Amino acid sequence: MSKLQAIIFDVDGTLADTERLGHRVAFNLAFADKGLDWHWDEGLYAKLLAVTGGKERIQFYLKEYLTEFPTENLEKFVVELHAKKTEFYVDLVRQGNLPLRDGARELIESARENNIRIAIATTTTPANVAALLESQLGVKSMGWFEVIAAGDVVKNKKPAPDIFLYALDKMGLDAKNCVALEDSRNGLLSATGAGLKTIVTSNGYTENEDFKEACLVVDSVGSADKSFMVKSGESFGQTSVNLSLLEQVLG
Ligand code: XBP
Ligand code: MG
Repeated sequence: MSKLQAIIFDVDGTLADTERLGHRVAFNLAFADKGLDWHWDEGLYAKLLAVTGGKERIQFYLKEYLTEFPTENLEKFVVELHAKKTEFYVDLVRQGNLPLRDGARELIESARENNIRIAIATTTTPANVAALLESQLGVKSMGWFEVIAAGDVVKNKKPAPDIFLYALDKMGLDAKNCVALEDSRNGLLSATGAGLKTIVTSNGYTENEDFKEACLVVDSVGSADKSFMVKSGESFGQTSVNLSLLEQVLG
């Protein structure tokens, strides 16, 4: 039996490049909707991405940049503001403006054709995952993923390993039979913290982060049409993140 039994995918930055033109835009739309004069430009957002989770990111912004902001009922305020952001984000995604990254669709299809189980482990809100998968892979695609571990299903978000441990537990799998795909250092630490061999597909926001724990760092999943660019690690002569490469990663 092949060692590779499952692939666990991160979402934001991995399946699709969602942060710059998706989440960040949705946050700003929610701020305006609530009459707040806050604006997260691309540079500030790069700093705020150090914190995973939209609610946690808003709290971090207040603590670091708006220290005078009133704190009574703050938790309720943040939950409501974040819920509005999620509404805007889901609308944005369902307009089809955030395509999957190069090769993501091909790898998912190849896993399905070869009975390799697939799951998701993400910090983002479940509604956001549904919007992305259904708009990019079709209405049935949520059912392709055995587990969609997302958002507040765990208390400790990435870089804590909780979300990947949750996915492994629900699938009844050992980390040694799975590979994780991630895009950020927070995600890499979460996946490796759960004992998973991890491949990083970096992006514009994460390309300068430290990925020393990754088996392989590439600029995309790559596909038969468009080879990935290897940034570090062993690609075993492959030109895309395919099942053969994943088998070799597990050794
Ligand atoms: C990325 C995140 C999320 C998104 C925003 O998740 O950290 O918080 O930035 O989504 P991942 P929410 O890379 O693990 O997919 O506002 O719904 O948290
Ligand atoms: Mg990510």
